[in-house]
This record gives sequence, C-alpha cells and structure tokens, in this order.
Amino acid sequence: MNEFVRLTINDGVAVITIDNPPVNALGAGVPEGIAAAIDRAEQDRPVSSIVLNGAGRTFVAGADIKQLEDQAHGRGPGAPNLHGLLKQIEDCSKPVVMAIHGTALGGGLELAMAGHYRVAAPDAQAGQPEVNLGIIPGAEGTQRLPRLVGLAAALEMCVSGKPIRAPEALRLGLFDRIIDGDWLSGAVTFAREMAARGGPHPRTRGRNEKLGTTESNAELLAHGREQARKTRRNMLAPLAVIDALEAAVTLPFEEGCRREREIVETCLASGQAKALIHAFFAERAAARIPGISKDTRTYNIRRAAIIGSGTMGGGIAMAFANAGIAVLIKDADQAALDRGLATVRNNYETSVNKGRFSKETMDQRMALIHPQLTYDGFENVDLIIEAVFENLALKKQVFAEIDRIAKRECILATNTSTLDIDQIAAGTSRPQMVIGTHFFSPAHVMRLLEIVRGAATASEVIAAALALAKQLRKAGVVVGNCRGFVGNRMMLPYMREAQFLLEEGATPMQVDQALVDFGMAMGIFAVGDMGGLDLAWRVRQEYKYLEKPGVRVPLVLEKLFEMGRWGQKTGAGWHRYDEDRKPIPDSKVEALIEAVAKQAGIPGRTISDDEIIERCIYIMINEGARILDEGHALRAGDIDTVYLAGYGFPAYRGGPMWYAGAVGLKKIYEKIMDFHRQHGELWEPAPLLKRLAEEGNTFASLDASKEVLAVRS
Ligand code: T1G
Repeated sequence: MNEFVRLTINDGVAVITIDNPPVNALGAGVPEGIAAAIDRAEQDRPVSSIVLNGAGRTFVAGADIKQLEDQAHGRGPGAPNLHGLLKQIEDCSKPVVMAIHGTALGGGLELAMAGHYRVAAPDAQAGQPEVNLGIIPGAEGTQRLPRLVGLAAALEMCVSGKPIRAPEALRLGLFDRIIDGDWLSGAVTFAREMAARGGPHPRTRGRNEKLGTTESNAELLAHGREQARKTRRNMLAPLAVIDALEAAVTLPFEEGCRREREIVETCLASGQAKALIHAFFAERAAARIPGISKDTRTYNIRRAAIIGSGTMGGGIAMAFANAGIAVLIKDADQAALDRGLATVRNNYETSVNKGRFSKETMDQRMALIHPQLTYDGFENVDLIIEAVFENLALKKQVFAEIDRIAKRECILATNTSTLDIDQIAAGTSRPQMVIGTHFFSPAHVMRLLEIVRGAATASEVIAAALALAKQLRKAGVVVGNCRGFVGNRMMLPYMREAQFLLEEGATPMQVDQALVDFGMAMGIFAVGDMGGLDLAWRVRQEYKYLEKPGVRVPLVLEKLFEMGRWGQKTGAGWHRYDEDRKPIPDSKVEALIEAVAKQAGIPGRTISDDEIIERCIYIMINEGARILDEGHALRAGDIDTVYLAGYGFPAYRGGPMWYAGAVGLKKIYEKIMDFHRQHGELWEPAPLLKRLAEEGNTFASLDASKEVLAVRS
C-alpha cells in the first residue's frame, strides 16, 4: 500500500482501492502499491478473497500517458513494467475480483484481465484504445483479450480502439457479472461467493478454449488486416496490433507476450506514436485558458435555443439533444422549419438503421427538440445560438431581438464562420455575454467547436462555452476574432494554393489524390464540392476587397460558378460524381483549367505530388505561425486540435504545426523562401516561423515554454 493504493478488510474480503486522480492511471507507484496490497491480502489468513477497484469516477484508464510520452521521446524511465504484477495477481491463491465502474481502458483492462473474475456497473466501458496513441497494448492485453472474447472481437476492439459497453462485455465473456446499484458491495458479495465455491480460479493465460483454429484464425486475421488498411489508413499501430494478436493464437502465452513487447517498442519509437500522444494532450490542453481556472464562476447550460433550422441549426440542435439538453429551435416560416426537422428526423433514422442506437433513443432525442415560429420560451433559456444566413445585417437584427428578450445571464452566441464577433456584439446591450460558437458541418458529427472570444467577451462566458463543449463531447478550442478565425483562415490560402497548382498543370484529381495519400480525410476539391462552390464564390466576393492589385488570384472557381457547377448539390463541380457520390475526374474541367491558364499566360508543367503537399500544407503552417504571432491562437497545439477535430488532418501526423516540427522548421522555412522567390508575397514567411527555424526550435517547444510561463504566472 502507498499514497495511491489503499487496503481495507471487509469481513474476510480484502478491498484494494486505487486512488490516483483524475483517472487512476497506472503511473509510477501505483503498480507497486497494488503488488504490496495483493501480497498483504494473500498473507492475511482471515482473508478469503480480494476485490480491486478504483476510487472516484472510474476504474483505471490505462498506463500514465505522460510517462509513455517521456519514453517515446527518450526522456525518463517511461511506463512501469506490469508483467510481474499481472503474474502475481493471476497466480494469487485467493480469488481476485476486478470491480469495474466508469472505464477500464488500456493497461486498466489489462490489469482487469489478469484478475480471476470481472464484475461491472451497468454503464461501465472497457477497451484497448492504444492504437489511438500509435502503440499497442503492452501489458499482455493482446494475449489475454482473445482468450476471453475470441479473436474476432479482440481484433475489432484493438484495431478500432473503441470501448465496448458492459452488456456487450458480458455477452463476449469479458465480464462475469453486471451489478446494478451499489457495484462495490455487489463485488464484495460476488467475491465471497467465489471464495465459498473454492478454486481453482480461472487464470486467463491458461484459457485457450476461445483461441479458434488455424483456418478460422487465418481468415479473421486477413480480414482484420484488410479492415485496418481501409478504416485506419496509413496507420502503423492497427496493423502492428494484429501481429500481436496473431502471436496470441499461434504461440504459447509467454512467447506471445515477448512478441507483444517487441512490437510495443517498435511502435513507441515511431513518429506516429509521438504525433498521436501529442494530439491527445493538445486536445486537453486547449481547455486551459490563462485567467480562467476551476474557480472561475460560470454559467450552467441546462436549456438552450437555436435560431435557424437550416443544415447548421438542425445539426446543432441534434448535438444538444444527443447530450440530453432540451433545445428550442426557431425559424422564420413553417416550410423552413418542417424542412429542418425532416432532416433531423432523417439523420436519426439513418443512425437507427445503422444500429448506432435504438428507436427509443431516437424518440427521446427528438422529444428534446422543440420547433417553433416565435421567441416564446426564449426568456427562460441559458444560451441562445444564432445560426441564420451568413449576412452581417441579418445577424445584427437577430441579436438586437434576442438582446431584448433573453434573461440577463443568458449567453448570446453566434455560429458565424466568417463575420466579426465584435460587430455583432456591438448591436447588443451586453457585449460581454456575446461569444462565437463555430460548429462544423454536420454539427452533430464533427467534433470541433471553435469558441471565438470577442473583445468584450467575459471570462465566465468563455468558461461556460468550454464546459459546454465537454457536455456536447466536442473538442472546444478558444480562438481569436480574426478573419476566418483559425480553421478557415488557414483553409483560405490552402484552397488558393491548390487552385494555383491546377493553373500550373496539376488536375483536381491529382491534387486530391496526393492529399488523401498524405492522410487528409478528403481532397481539397472534394471538400469544396461538398461545401458548395456557390458558398466558396460568395466568401470570395465577401473578401474581394482584400485582394491587392498585381497579386495573383485563382481564376477557375468563378468560371465554374458561372457555369452552375456548384459541386455535389448540382452533381458536378471540380469533379463530377457517380451515383455513390464518388468523385471522378471531369475532362471538361481539366480543359477549362488549361484554357484559362493559357489565356492568363500561365505555362503548364508536370507537378509532383511532393510539390502539391509542400504548397498546400506549408502555406497552412505559415498562416498558422502568423495566427500564433498575433495571439489568435494560444498554442500551436490548439491549431493542431482545430485541424484534427474539424478539417480531417491525419491524427498520426499530429496536426499541421506538429507536422512542421516533424519535418523540421528549418527545411520548411527554406522551402517557403523558395516559394516566396518563385511566387511572390503570398509566400512571405511568417516572422515567428523564421525565428523558430533560425533558433532550431519547434512550435511544440514554443508551447512548452508558454506552458512553463503560464504555470509560473
Ligand atoms: N494517463 C495520463 N493522464 C490521463 C490519462 C492517462 N491514461 N487519461 C486521462 N488523463 C488525464 C487527461 O489528460 C486530463 O488531464 C484528465 O485525465 C481528464 O481526462 C500498458 C501502454 C478516460 C475516457 O488511451 O480516453 O495503457 O487535462 O479530459 O473526457 O497497454 O481521458 O485535466 O490535466 O480526457 O472524462 C490507454 C485515455 C493508455 C485512455 C476520460 N488509455 N484517456 O475522458 O476526461 S496506454 C487511454 C481517455 C496504455 C498499456 C498502454 C479519457 C477518459 P487534464 P479527460 P474525460
């Protein structure tokens, strides 16, 4: 026992409690404390059985990822070796019962699987999410899990990294009993039952009955690898974990464990692991705002209201209903409201048909969404989100109306993606209560929430928006009120550069394929077609005033707009689309591009995929450096979180700013200088990028130095 682990004896049952907030991670000292407690309980004659549980909100959420991060970067001892402890538990002469509530994840589930029995609260979850960190289970999980649930389920759990719920875990044989009500005293009762029943108690490592046959396993492994290549494109760990699971069904337990350890080492040394661990902590760090602490007074959002039931308004309403928050949704006319709610219902029916949740759940969520044509009830809500057409005058009119109706402590938010928050706030009597909550389409799916602070926005309101993001299970990132905020501001030069590459000889499909091969969820032209080229054209008109004479502008988009090629909504845009909405090259567009370039005197040439990536990604990094320099993002990690959660940037590359560090800022700066010489002022290197490159620093080291300063202040 030690500061992390307590032992109490309850009438012959030793109850061992891990207490290492916030998630009982198996950091240094925890395995040692458990080992000492098990030893003590085994020696203690009156003790007939042992129950292991976690204090607070969860069982054990894994190894301490901070220590894994150190190990990956060759700093410090890294995560403790659990093998000795796991054997000690499994070989214990008294039944060891794992009592699981909250989550048993990674090393936490591996610890649980070394126990003889596992009982759980009905809403408990269990999983091996290690692949999401670029590694594989490293505490014999790949050897024990298939022995408990079979190879097929183990493959699904380890490759997806998604947790399963208690009922499924019981069905698969991972859990032995679900305990309603007081799960801990239920576990103690269960332990007594097992002691009374007597041993030998099942040791997972000896359970081979579910390990299948060579033929069936070969098929499962082949299908698993195919699935991993498809669903986790370019990622190393999902394929590596299958190698370890293969060892479990082909090698004796100890040899399988040795194989697992080799594979873990390889993964941990990879750039992907460093990037994914960075992404994990960057998303959590985004919630830390200087001047806002756990003691900052804030506003609880229990009831909300949305104005506008279009694509965004409807999606936002679903996000609230999915989080169990009642929401009013208002639109100007019945037809628009009916269309909006029909889309909401259709989205839910699609999820029910795909088995994501039951019809009953759908009905519960629909019942939380209240469509209406008036502002009735708006005076009682805690938050109003305006999601009307992207027009400043219209938004100011709406804000004037809700400013008159809403209670004083109601937060007034706008879902604008491009307009100035301060101008919108200026039209109200409470600019300190106005904030930008920029959702991404589809709002009930996309995880990113850009929280835009205006010049007057109060800290309490920012704190409330961050708490709301957590409630909605979104990645909330606080950004400054500049043109396009963070995400779209970096997207504009990215889209522009991509269009220039077309004029110089690349095709839309070549550019998109290079970006998809790089790991982007979608190519930039497919993204444009999905969002609608009419929207892109409108944004372009909105910002035409910023275009300088003599500075190059893209030439083709306007033509496509005039031709009515507005993307998927018109069946064709940069690409044309087959019946499955799959983009296919369009020779008409390629010919149009060639003609426009010729007319503009732009010579065509062969463009390499490397150049496509350099010009599309480096221009974003450069803009990101400007955003950091101007203070419109607090950390480079925030920018990474924006791009990972909202723009389909590959997580295994850590985000654009982390990727810059992986490539090397010096190399990127020199390439940008090249492009500056070739293409002029649009490639002016950002001063911060220049400085960090010359200092040999990275954006991550800049964040780390800021973190130190913040901690000091
Ligand atoms: N290690 C260290 N810190 C952790 C942690 C962990 N495993 N999990 C969470 N935290 C911190 C997090 O940084 C945050 O800190 C706080 O806890 C709350 O987290 C041997 C090698 C458990 C579902 O991948 O998925 O085991 O910002 O904001 O939304 O094979 O945290 O407040 O300072 O996310 O309620 C495998 C990771 C590790 C699970 C809770 N385990 N954690 O979600 O809270 S690898 C995981 C989560 C491993 C073995 C291998 C979630 C959660 P701060 P939070 P939440």
